[in-house]
Amino acid sequence: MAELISLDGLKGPSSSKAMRAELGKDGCAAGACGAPGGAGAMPAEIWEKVKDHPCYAEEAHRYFARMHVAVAPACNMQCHYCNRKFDCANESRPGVVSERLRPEEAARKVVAVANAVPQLSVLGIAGPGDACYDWARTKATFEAVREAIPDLTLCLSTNGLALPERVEEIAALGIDHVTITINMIEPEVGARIYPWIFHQHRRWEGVEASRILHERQMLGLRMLVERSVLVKVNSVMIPGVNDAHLLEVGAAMKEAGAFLHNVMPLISDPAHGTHFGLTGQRGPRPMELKALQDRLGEGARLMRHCRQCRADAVGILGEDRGQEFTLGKLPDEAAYDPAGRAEYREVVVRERGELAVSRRKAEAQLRRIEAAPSRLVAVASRGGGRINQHFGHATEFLVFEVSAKGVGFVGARRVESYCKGGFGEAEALEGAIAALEGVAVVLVAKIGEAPKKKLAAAGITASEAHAYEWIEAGIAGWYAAAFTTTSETGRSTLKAG
Ligand code: CLF
Ligand code: SF4
Repeated sequence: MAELISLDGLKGPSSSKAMRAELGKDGCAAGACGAPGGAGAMPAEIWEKVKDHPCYAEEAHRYFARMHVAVAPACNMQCHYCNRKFDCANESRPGVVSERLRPEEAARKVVAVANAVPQLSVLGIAGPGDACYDWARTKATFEAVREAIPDLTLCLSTNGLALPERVEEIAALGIDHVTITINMIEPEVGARIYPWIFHQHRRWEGVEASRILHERQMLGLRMLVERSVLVKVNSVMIPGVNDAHLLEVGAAMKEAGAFLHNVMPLISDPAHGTHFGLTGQRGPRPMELKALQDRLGEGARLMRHCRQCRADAVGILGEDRGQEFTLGKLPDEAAYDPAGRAEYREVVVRERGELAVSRRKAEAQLRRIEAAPSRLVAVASRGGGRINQHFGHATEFLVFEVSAKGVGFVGARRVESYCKGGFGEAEALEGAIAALEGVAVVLVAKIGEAPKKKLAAAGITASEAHAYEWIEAGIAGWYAAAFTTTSETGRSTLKAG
């Protein structure tokens, strides 16, 4: 467990040099991406709080990992997208169940992960029920971890119903980041999402239940903001139920002082046994989600890189190393060794400097293009902010929108990897093509001729021309080549496209 791990999650040697070298190599771990913000986009004291939090900062999730411990199984309400046999679907994918831990087991696991995964910066409790309702276990876990690893950021996710009575203790524990799942501000909309809640020792149903929930969520949100806790609001986009309404939700959250809004697609499948899954309620298509996010993003800070991770997830967002740290694999006891995490942070400071230079160059290159339509570009990346993954190994593609104004992150599109034991699987390729809806080009480290042809038939170009480049630089390079002719005068002219 003591072995250090390189920047992109691959096991590797412990020196900084070796960690940096790992950035350019290829492998099979999952990737990373970007979201809004960054130093300069917010006050320095806020940036200090979010710069290493993979969910709260634009670039932090390229470098930093979170882990969840599933210590809070009890829940005080029912959501139509949740099957209570599994974990809280407000923060994790439905249909996935995690290993439940006692607080002392959770603390032991956090120390083991911190010793083995130097990227670790955040401990989150996201269920598997509700962290505020199952408060005794949540609090005991946070206290034990705070004592063992004082500099680990503590993070909590809740449905908000029991939040107001926990706010004082949350602030006292030094929990700076709280997520509330808010899917509605109109109780009539809520009645189509929540059949019941349990509050003040009794069960409430229908519109009345959603009215209480809404009031408690807003009260908890305002109380946290008053105490300078950064609040992220998660909203599940449910087509035909709350999709249009989420514009009002977004405006209300901004007005109430939420730091970040994260709109996640409903994942609905009859096999998950949820009400929505069994009644045929569909989730949004990627371009429907993008259209809503684009409207919500006008004037608000929006998270677009959520991976709807498990309640026992470990690693960089998009990868799941939880199975390496199940209870049976943990050492009986281990002291925390801070050396690996400290050394890794020095590597990240240098990497961020190089990334900033690369971004400025990309922006300058794009500014020289006079007028061209925007394009969606997908990237296969296994982390570190580079185009460094084979098409067939990707379990997600990072989608960016590029225009002369710059490169902006759109979201991660999850896929089944195409390459299985050295062979391509036709069904997985069809799934990838569907997930790449709206995308003009996919930039990869490598791709075989057969998938390249299939993608071309679907109108998607696949290119290895920017392999191992920084993502923004590669995208800018592709866009400049696609839309401009070489300029001898310093001015670029538009190509057909
Ligand atoms: Fe975990 Fe959530 Fe904290 Fe992040 S996850 S409790 S804020 S540390 Fe992040 Fe995962 Fe999305 Fe959640 S990607 S599901 S937003
Ligand atoms: Fe399920 Fe979470 Fe909703 Fe409770 S709050 S019903 S655990 S999704």
